Amino acid sequence: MTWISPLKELLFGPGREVRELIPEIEEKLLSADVGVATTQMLVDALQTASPKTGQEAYGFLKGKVEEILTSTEKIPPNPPLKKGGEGGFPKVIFFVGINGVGKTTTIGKLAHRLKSEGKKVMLVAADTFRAAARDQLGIWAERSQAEFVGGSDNADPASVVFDGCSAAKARKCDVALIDTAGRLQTKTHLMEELKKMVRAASKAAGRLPAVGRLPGAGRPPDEILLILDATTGQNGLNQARVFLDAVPLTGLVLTKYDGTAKGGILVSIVRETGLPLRYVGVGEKIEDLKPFSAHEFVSSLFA
Ligand SMILES: Nc1nc2c(ncn2[C@@H]2O[C@H](COP(=O)(O)OP(=O)(O)O)[C@@H](O)[C@H]2O)c(=O)[nH]1
Ligand SMILES: [Mg+2]
Repeated sequence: MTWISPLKELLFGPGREVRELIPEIEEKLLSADVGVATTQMLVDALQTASPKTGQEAYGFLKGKVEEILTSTEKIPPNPPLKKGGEGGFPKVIFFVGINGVGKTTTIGKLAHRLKSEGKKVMLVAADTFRAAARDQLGIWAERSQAEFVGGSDNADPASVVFDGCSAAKARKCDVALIDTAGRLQTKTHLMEELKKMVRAASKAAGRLPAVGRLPGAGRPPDEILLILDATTGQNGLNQARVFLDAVPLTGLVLTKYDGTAKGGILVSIVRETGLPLRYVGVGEKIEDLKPFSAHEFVSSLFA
């Protein structure tokens, strides 16, 4: 069951005035985790538009949700410096987020996807906090036939990033995916550790550090993707705020979308962070990662 179906049932149900349905529409949106602010905005807009029938109201909401999701989609991913395979420096993508949201799994799935597009991929285990984390990424590297660099236990994550990016450059990889530790830290610590890692990637590339420039300004080749677990609902929004405050995120990945009837969180996260949603995780298997397209998504959601 998708999060939108209770709304569909309500609006396509036996003829009641849309006006009378407003409190129930609001309730359905909130229980799907669309969030208070975004629900309020949708309901206000709906009341202003005052559609005559439930079908019209449904169509209106579909349009609004698509508008929100496409608003950030236009932001293109940062380009690689030069194609890695041609002797340039690989594009570097950092994966950040709290423990258990699915960073390592997402990297494994993305490596598989990029490999199938003919890209040469390097996986870097900069989560040196737990040895198991490195081994887990190593297994994904084998599965997806990607290159792999992992540091020793408790190694400095930035030095692992440096080694991994240097190896990615030497082996002419197109892209390096960097797994980071998900332990909760103070904002300053998180910022400093990540900054150090991004500087290490720049140093390995022999170019100016990307940190300090905001996304879009100067367009550094690095991407910093925040991974959020859809099943944590509104809590995901709080995590996004903390990370956004600390590091220059360039995009989002929403995982475990398969395991929730509360997928409305996707709408409020995109609206409230202003970040593009790049991928959605829909299961634990290697092929369970979908590039996000707002139009396709809304068409199938509001089918
Ligand atoms: N159902 C489902 N499970 C997922 C998805 N992504 C990750 N997981 C599971 O979430 C758990 C934590 O994932 P992991 O990658 O280790 O999280 P990390 O701590 O952020 O690296 C694992 O059991 C994964 O299999 C997804 O899209 N759907
Ligand atoms: Mg992990």
